[in-house]
Amino acid sequence: MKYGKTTNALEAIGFRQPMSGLRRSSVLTAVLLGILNFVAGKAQAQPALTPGQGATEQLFYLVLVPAVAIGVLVMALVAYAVRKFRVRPGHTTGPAVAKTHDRKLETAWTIIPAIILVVVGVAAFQTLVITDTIPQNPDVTVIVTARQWSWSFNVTYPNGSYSGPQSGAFTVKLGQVVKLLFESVDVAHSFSVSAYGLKIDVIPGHVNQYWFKALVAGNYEIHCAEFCGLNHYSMVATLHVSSA
Ligand SMILES: [Cu+2]
Repeated sequence: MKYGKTTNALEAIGFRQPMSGLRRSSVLTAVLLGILNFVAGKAQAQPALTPGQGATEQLFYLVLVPAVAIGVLVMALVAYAVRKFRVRPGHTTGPAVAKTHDRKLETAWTIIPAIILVVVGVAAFQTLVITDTIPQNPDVTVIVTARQWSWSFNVTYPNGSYSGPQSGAFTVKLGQVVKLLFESVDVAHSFSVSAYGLKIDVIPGHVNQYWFKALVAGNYEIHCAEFCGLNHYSMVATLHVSSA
């Protein structure tokens, strides 16, 4: 084989015409963007389980899709440059006076990332307003108590009725705004409802607060997400969201 000529397996057996590096990269980019669009479409077809979960997921895809697209573009450009400017007979020296500055290019690669950061920053703060604004007048207030190794719940319902302490599970109705107050009687734990994208530290000596509004009925798993000792794995509970 002649030095400097690259051939892939498909081309070697005459399966198709050789494709240029740039063209091959563009095809790969298009395929990946197609897959990403499909995944994002699927995700958005799912109804939000809570306002916070919906907002967090929107932010996730707002960042993920352009980030992967930019990543693929950069990798494609690197692959193109590696192939086009590789050392080979007749192409072993650079230009006599190498270019070291390009004002237009430098302006572009400063301003474009700055715009991206502003867009992501504004979107992130909008998401935080939804996830971290604790409602003043919740329908239900739940005091969540963590201990090695179980959860218990003291629940105050809208009519003032009170239930607790309930171990291992609590129930709220669809559409109710639920305020959560977290306390630990021993070590650091973390209250996680992964379906809701909700995770909050439960630490001794300080009461953290959070909230959710259940938009879809069902049973949701609660886990401890902070290693808290030998039986950490068994520190599970269930949130029931009833439709009536
Ligand atoms: Cu724990």
